[in-house]
Amino acid sequence: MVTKRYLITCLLFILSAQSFAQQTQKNLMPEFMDQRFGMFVHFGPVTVRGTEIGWSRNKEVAQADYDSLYKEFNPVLFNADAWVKAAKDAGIKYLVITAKHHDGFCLWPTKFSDYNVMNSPFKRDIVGELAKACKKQRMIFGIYCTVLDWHDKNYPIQNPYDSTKNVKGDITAFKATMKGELKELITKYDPYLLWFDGYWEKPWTNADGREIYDYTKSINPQILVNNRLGKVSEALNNESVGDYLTPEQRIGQLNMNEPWESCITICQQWAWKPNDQMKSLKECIQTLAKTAAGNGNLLFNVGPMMDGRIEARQVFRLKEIGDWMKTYSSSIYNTKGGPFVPNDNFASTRKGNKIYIHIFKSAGNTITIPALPNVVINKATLFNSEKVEVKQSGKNIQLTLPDKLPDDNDNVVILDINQDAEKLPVIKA
Ligand code: FHN
Repeated sequence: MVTKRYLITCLLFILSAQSFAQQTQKNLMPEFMDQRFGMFVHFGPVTVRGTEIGWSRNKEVAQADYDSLYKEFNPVLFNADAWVKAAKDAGIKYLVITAKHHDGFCLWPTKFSDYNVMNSPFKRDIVGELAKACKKQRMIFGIYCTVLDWHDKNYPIQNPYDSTKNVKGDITAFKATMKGELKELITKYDPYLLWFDGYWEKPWTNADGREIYDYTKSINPQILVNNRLGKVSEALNNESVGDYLTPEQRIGQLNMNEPWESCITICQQWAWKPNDQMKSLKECIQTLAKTAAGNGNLLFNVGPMMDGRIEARQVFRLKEIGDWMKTYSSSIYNTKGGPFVPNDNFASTRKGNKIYIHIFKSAGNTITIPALPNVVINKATLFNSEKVEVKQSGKNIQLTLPDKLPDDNDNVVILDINQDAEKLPVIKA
C-alpha cells in the first residue's frame, strides 16, 4: 500500500531535483559571446533561380513558379562536412542554417508540412546532416526559423507585395504548427541557439513572440534565442523578447551591457546569386575586428549554390580570413570590446592585462590614441614580437610602428598594461 508519507517523499524528491536542475542550468550567453565568429547559411530551392530567398517570390519569380522550385531542388553536391570545414578554416565557431525561411520551405523532414525537403528530388535531411557534421567537427550548431511564412495558409500574409492576395489565416493554428516544428528541431537536432526572424509583419504580436519564446525555453531552458520574436528590436528591455540583439548588415555600436551579434553577408544577397559582388578580404577582416571591438559577435553569411556547394571563391575568402585568424585570433576570441570606442582608424579588444589595438589606418607609421588615465603601458609589440614605440602623456598615447608592417588588412598592437584591461571604462576616441 502506497502511504501518504511515501507520496510526499516522492514529491519532495521531484521538486528538489527540478530546482537543482534549474540551478545547474548554465547560462550559455558568456560562452556564446566568447566565440565571436559564426557562419550564417541561407539555403533553399530558390538557389535554382539565384534570386533572393523569400523576397523574390512574387517579384523576380512568380508565386506559382517560386512555390514549384522545390520540384527541381536537388543539391547533389551538398556535403555538410565540407560546409563545416569551410567555416572552421575561417576560424568560425558556430553555424546557423535557415531551416525555414519566409517562403515556408522546410530543410528537414517535418511532420507538420509537406512543403519540405523529403518531397523534393533531394530527399535528404539537410538540417540533420548539418547538425551531425557540426557535432563531429565540434562546431556549435544553430537553427534559423522564421515566424512569418508566406506559404502557410494559416499565416494571413501570403504576398508582402500585394495585400489583395492575403488571406484570413488562423494565427492560433499557425502557432500550433510552429510549436510542432520547433519541438522537432529542438529535440531532434539539439541546437545551441534559435535564430528567429520575421517579427515585423502586422499579424505577429509581441505576445505571440513571448509565447513562442517561453515554449522554446520550456523544451530546453539553456537554448539561446535571439531578439527577433518580439517587436522591440533595438534594445533588451521588459518589452523585448529574446536573449541578444541582432543588428543587420551593419556593425553594432560598442555595447558592454547587452549581448549582440551583427549578421552581415559576405556578398550582397543572403541566398546565392550568380556573380554577386563579394566583400574584399580587408573588409571581411576589419568587419570581424570592429564587431569584436564593439563587444559583439559576427554572423557572416554565405549562400551555397543550387548544387549544394559553397562557391569556391567564397570558400577561398573564408580560408584567407582563417589565415589571418591563425596569427591574430587571441585578439578576437574570448575578448571584450573596448576600452576605446571603435572608429575608422582603429578599434580595440581586451583580455586580462592586454589591450589589442586593431589598426586600420595610420598617419605614416604613427597612430595616436586617447590617453589611458592611471594606466602604465609596460610594453607594446606587434604579433610578430616587433617592438612598438610608446609615448604616453596625459593627453594621448602615440604609437610608432615599424616602417614595414606585417599585415595588409589589420595590424594589431599588443599593449601590456599594469592592470586588468577589462575593468577600464569605455573611452571615446
Ligand atoms: O528577411 C530576412 C532576410 O531575408 C534575411 O534572412 C535577414 C537575415 O538577418 N533577415 C531578414 C531581414 O531582416
